[in-house]
Amino acid sequence: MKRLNSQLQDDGAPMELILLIRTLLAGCKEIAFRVSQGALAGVLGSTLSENVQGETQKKLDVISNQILKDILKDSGYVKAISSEEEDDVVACNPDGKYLVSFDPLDGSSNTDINSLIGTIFSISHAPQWMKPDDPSAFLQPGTQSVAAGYVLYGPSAMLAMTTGRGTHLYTLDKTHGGFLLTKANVKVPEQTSEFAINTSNQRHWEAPIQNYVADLLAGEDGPRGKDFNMRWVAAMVGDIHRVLSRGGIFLYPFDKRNPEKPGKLRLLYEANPMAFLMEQAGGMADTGTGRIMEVMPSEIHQRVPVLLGSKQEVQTCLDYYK
Ligand code: FBP
Repeated sequence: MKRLNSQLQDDGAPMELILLIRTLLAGCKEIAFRVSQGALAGVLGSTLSENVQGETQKKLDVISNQILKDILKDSGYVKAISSEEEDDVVACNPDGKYLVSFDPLDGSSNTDINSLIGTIFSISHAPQWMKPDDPSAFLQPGTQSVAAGYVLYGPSAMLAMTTGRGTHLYTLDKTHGGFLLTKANVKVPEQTSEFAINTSNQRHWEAPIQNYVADLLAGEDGPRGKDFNMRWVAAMVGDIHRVLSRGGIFLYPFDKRNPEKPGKLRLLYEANPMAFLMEQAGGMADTGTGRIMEVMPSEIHQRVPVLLGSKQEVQTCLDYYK
């Protein structure tokens, strides 16, 4: 089976980017091992501290963040890091060519129930003019990303990866510790009968999403004329992996609870990397009012509404906004 390295080379990725990706994934392999140890290693449960998002940090959030921070800082390839678990950007090598944004452990509410969790990352060029501790360098639209991916810590550890030449899926071979290509050039079906949204937030949604979901639930008796099924992993990495694997639409839309926070999911290290993967797989990724990857970030922990997945279904959802 083809190894990650040769696929990245075939996709024309520059050697330094390949070395950075391999370094980041070495950290993910360490996280995969720590996650698999669970209660045996005492890594389950919460800490007493909160992150900048006001969320109680899980022990594995802190452990995963530290693993990635250490390995990327030591690599020499990275100028600065932005992480869900870090209030501010983390300065690394002043001569580093790249910026890395990551969610060290997505779906952390699933850690204590042995359910799907993952690491999400995106990589962009570091402007030569920036100081390593300057957050404004991260305020680049997703269209500037040079690579994005996630590692899903599930029954098998799987990687979804793009450098702008298609989205490929890899499986971690625990015998030799490498990621092997298991699905090249993923193509997300344009149509679907499967949607993912946290319906417990329904009363807070805007009218377009209220109407869109109501028509999905009306099924074949309603204007859509077919039945839809619902899934919700409560870990974006798990829901997106399902959409990449068999199609679907994933929504975490704007809700009226806190207009200051136009969504739950973070642009730099959740929405943008998933949008890049989805678009490279023939899907679509929108906020409801425009392409996610064209959003100009205003700060590193900015949140955006997220509607992404099978192209025709996302387009149908967007038609409800007209
Ligand atoms: P973190 O776990 O990294 O904070 O991510 C947020 C997240 O868990 C997403 O992975 C998931 O899609 C969503 O929140 C679940 O939200 P909810 O708790 O509303 O179901």
